[in-house]
Amino acid sequence: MSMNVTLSREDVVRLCERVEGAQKRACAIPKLTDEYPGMTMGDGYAVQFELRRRFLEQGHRQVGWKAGLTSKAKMQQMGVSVPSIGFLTDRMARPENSAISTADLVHPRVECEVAFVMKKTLAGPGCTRADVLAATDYVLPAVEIIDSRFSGFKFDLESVVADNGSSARFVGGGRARYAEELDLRTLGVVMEKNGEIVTMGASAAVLGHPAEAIAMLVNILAELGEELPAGSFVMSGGITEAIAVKPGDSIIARFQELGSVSMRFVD
Ligand code: 0L1
Ligand code: MG
Repeated sequence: MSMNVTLSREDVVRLCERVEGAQKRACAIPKLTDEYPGMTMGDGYAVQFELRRRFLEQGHRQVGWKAGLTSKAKMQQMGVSVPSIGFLTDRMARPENSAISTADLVHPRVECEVAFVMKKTLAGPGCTRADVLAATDYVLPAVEIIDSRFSGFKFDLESVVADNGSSARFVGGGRARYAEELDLRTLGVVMEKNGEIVTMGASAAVLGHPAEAIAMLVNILAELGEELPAGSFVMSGGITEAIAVKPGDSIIARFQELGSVSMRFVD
């Protein structure tokens, strides 16, 4: 993966303002590569890191990271072939069983993920699944509410990375468990929308093992000059494809061994 930054600082700031405006106003914009066809992954991360810098300056607190596009189902759904990462802040967290407003979102979708809470700092390159498991305090089930700011969810990886991996909200819940008590490859998950099963899968869909996605995230962070700090909350990526939600919908994600996570959507 190239982390080559080709955009000028002015262009990074311009694109960041465009993404930040779309996030705050919940309005869709065309993908950034329409105007900057030569954008690299490094440019995408430069925009994402500028967005994080601004959010932190505005008083948001970073609580962790997310790995995205880590399953074949998601890559096929979105037509991309490489995973990505994005940051998570306290403003994106929502309580379990809560009513989540869609008024401030463009076209939300939900996906079931295994989340990791780290007890040791991890640094790449060369971070492995075993390193991740040794540094994990516990795992818990989570639902990510993604919301691409690009019209019709039409984008490429560079644009998605600039848009912080489409991250919008997340809900952790269920039962926290020690990773060593579980086989994290074979956890089944079923998602119900309004009482009907809409999608299901097994955790091996995420790069063969969700801890692989965390290792990948740590190795991408290393390319960007960062570590994964102890205490981080890290989402390992959707196990199934993402399901669209609208006001009035209730979602329950039932995870084998980890309990369930519920929420409903309102105007
Ligand atoms: O969490 C993710 O898998 C990120 C997805 C980014 C692309 C999308 O908006 O579906
Ligand atoms: Mg996700």
